[in-house]
Amino acid sequence: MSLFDWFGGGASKAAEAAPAVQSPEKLALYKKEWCPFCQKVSAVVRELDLELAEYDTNNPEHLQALMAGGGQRMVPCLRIEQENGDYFWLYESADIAAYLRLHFGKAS
Ligand SMILES: N[C@@H](CCC(=O)N[C@@H](CS)C(=O)NCC(=O)O)C(=O)O
Repeated sequence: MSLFDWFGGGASKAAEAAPAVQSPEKLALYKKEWCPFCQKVSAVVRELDLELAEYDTNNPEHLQALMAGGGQRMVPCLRIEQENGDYFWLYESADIAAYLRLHFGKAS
């Protein structure tokens, strides 16, 4: 992921490999209020006017769910519900931003 991708909105391999969803209702963003990487993703969510479930991992219940599902405590992480009901966990703010632009950007 390069600076170009951040500012130019380019896709990323991780974003392209992550499963597509029909609706933002299938997505949930794990984040922390003070985390600058999370704020970057939240800015893209606002820009694209998406309504996502958001879970703050300062809540131990949400942290536990993130670690059990995604395997890392790092935020931000986008939980993607696949058609079969399984969850795919996408880490890295730049990849999450690229995923959202790829599937919900105005040009998509
Ligand atoms: N490269 C990652 C960095 C994310 C990151 O460093 N997040 C911090 C919070 S700002 C984190 O989750 N650290 C581990 C922790 O708080 O337990 C990204 O861009 O998403």
